[in-house]
Amino acid sequence: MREVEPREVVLGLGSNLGGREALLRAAWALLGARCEAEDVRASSVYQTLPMGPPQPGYLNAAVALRTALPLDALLSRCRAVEGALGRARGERWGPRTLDVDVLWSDGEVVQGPSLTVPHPGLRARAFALEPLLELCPGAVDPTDGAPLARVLRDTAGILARAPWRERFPTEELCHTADEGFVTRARDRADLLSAACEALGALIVEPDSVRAEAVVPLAVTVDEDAEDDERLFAWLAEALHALDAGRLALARCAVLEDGPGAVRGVLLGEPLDEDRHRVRGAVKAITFHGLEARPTPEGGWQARVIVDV
Ligand code: A4P
Ligand code: MG
Repeated sequence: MREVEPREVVLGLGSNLGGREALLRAAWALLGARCEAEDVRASSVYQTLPMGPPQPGYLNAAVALRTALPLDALLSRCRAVEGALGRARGERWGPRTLDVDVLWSDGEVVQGPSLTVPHPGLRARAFALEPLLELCPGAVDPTDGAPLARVLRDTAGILARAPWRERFPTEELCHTADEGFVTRARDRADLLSAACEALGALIVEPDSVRAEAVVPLAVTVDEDAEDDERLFAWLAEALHALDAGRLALARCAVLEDGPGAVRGVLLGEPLDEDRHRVRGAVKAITFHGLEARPTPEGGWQARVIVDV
């Protein structure tokens, strides 16, 4: 492979299907692992109005990394990460679990048939430019030397901005008889991601696990199942996959929280008791005290008790 000097590159992430926040974090983890990158930094998470045909709202973020990969090789890795996280290519500008665009590379201009850098839409898209400038406030457009911070930006499409979180907010419950957790997320799809991550964290300390393997997980649910039954089915399947596959969990992302099924991926690596910090075994998910519901603040919350 051609060698280039390590330089800072900014990737734009967008998601408007599935558990979007978990998907952005899963993308961040996989990009860090697969792009031979150092210093992988993430921006805040921006809630944005969809550009293009009518479709669900987006979460957008940017990731800055130092890498010596040529940009065409980097684009291939980005596309592999999109694929691992359920990206199906359909209509242009259509909905997607994950979009990764190469937004900008320090001092570098590429104009090829399959790659244009800086990204042609960068200056016109606040959902790309705002997160980029948050990470690299002094970024210059290498095509004309203009500071990108001077570009006039229409930020009307940005509805809200929240800090990047390493994890969903979770409290563990460890009463004498009951072990489990309470976790919160912005919607039901991300609640399913959050609960699965909290389950995995009862078994192995997730910070000791790399996101190397991508294991698909799917479960069918009755169309009229209650939210807690859906959560139960999903977690029971996840526990089975972790056990049977001897997988240590780093992250989980739900790709589709559909009427009759939940689909997602588990990211992690084969359990290695020398390297991973094992906390304990979980025998089963229980219905005792199980809860999955919207909260008055507009998010979702789950409460799960497990058998240990
Ligand atoms: N390509 C060329 N240059 C680049 C680059 N710098 N980075 C080529 C990434 N790809 C680049 O992309 C189409 C082709 O662009 C690829 O074959 C690649 O070789 P794609 O990801 O396959 O398809 P796409 O994403 O549907 O098309 P496009 O035109 O890239 O869409 P965008 O521009 O990514 O927009 N609204 C909000 N609020 N937030 C969003 O993130 N995203 C889109 C998709 C629409 N609306 C949105 C958002
Ligand atoms: Mg794209």
